[in-house]
Amino acid sequence: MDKINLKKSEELNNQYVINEVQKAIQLCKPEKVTVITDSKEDIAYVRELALINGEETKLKMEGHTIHFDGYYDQGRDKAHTRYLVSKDIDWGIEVEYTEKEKGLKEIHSFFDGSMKGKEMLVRFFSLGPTNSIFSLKALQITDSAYVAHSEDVLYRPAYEEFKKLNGSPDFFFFLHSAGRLENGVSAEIDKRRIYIDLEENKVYSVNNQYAGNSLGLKKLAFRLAIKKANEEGWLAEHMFIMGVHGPNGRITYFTGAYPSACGKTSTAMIPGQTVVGDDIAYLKKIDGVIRAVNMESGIFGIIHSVNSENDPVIYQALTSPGEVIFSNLLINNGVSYWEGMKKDIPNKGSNFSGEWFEGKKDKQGKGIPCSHKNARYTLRLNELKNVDSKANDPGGVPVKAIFYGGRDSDTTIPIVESLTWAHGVFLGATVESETTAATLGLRGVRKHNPMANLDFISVPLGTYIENHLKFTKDLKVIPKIYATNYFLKDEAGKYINGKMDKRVWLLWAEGRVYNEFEAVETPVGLIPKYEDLKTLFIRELNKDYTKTEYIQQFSLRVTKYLEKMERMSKIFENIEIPAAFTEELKAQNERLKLARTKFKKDIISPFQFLDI
Ligand code: SPV
Ligand code: MN
Repeated sequence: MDKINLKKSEELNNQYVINEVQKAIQLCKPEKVTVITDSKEDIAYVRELALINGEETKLKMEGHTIHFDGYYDQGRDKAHTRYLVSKDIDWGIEVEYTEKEKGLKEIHSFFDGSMKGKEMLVRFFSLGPTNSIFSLKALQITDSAYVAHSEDVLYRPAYEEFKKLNGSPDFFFFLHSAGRLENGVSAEIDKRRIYIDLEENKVYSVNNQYAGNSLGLKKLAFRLAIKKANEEGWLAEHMFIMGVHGPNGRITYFTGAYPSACGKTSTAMIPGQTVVGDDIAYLKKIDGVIRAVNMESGIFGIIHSVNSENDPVIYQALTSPGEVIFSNLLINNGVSYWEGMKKDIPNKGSNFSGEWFEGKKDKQGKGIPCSHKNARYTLRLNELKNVDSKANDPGGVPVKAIFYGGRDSDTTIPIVESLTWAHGVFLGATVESETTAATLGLRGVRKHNPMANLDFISVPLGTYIENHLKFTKDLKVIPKIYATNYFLKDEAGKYINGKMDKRVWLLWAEGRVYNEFEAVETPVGLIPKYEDLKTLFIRELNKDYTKTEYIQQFSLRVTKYLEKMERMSKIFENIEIPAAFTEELKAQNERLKLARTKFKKDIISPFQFLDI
């Protein structure tokens, strides 16, 4: 390290930081080390470096760049993302883990000399707004300027905040190396590893570039935060935070958890509303109220099907000057193109497979699309015109309602309000969802995905659920909880809801917070009345909502629900779970059985429940 960089690291007055940096230097053997402060010059240096070293290329539009990950590095690698544990843990869910000593030895061998001839960047960030009781600190070391640049767009720089640690080790630590590069992408994918040491709050990630694998601050810090939250009695969740704009200028804050690629960002971006965050929220109780902050300050969003109709706000940001990093889509003549953008797409260019032409096939003979299903954009929230005025408030926003949802083609109804908080926790913990391109592996496989957080839960499932159940203690206002499903299909396999229908569900739920709408009780919770939806569809979407649509969407598929309850009973009978949760499972099962006996039907029209 040269004198200037040494001085920058010493000015933090933190021996723990210096030790980590020294250890990383000894292990990775970089040619050069650069410490990045919060100064404009340092941040610009990272942005430039990503261009100089070829990890990003400038596009025609001012501020736009393109980055490509390797062909086999296009999603989160679940199989090689592992917790390092020194003692056996009964997780209750599918979790990948490795014995700590063994894992550390293996990953150290992959890091050994991994930065030879490269530049090591040392960066400091805040997870959550700076100067806030919600926030955590993160030290990131990486040899990828793309990673360091993305983190700059997505998180709040916090070199100055690190000084306030007063020498304490109270920060998360992330070491990343893209490893040996070939044509600009990680070459040794078979040695891709992401190891998470929950005991030491340290994460090691090597031989990868896809942001979900490489950026310490995103899903890796999230796993550390979930453990910390469970120990300290708060919640770290896979949730958007948004302001829902009700009548007369009223703003009601909602959070919502959805598995990756299941409508979380698009809900937060519904026109007419304001966004605080689209992926990860920290929730704490302050003076008897649940408040939430976005631990990020940008969006790493899926670009597939973003167009001026479905996602007008994002589409505008992606087609206007401003700092945007595109990844894994098609570039032709310095312009970006992607599937579902509803524009003519050129028949050649460069994409995640290298030089691309229409009809190009992969080694298995499968057609390569112009952009990957998990191709993404990275931008700052303040580039968007719908950013909420409280997005950076250190005190967070008060949460009045929580949404849970999954990708479920045949069982759960579009929206239901829970009977109680405990029933809501049950609805969240029993979300099932079909797998998507956000993770490597098979798509479309139904999986239990509690709180849309299956991939990230870092404590036993029973502990995690208990933490949710207990969370209402001492609360003055208990938020309402809703389970949603945007993905119901008819017999022909066609989605039965439009993409914008979620705007109506949101506004109905917003009105319910103030008891402005009545609801109908069913065995699975409270559902909207037809007349209210009809009014809302006209008001919000200028759409005539027919009784036939209501019946098709809100009929209770009792047999399907009972099958789901059966799957849930099997999962939960094998794990240690709070009694209150087991009660909810039993009670919902009984309510469903009773309804089937009473109505003698597999599918019960929502109108039938009105007469009870
Ligand atoms: C997700 O997959 O849930 C994302 C993107 O938000 S990633 O960074 O891959 O986690
Ligand atoms: Mn996510």
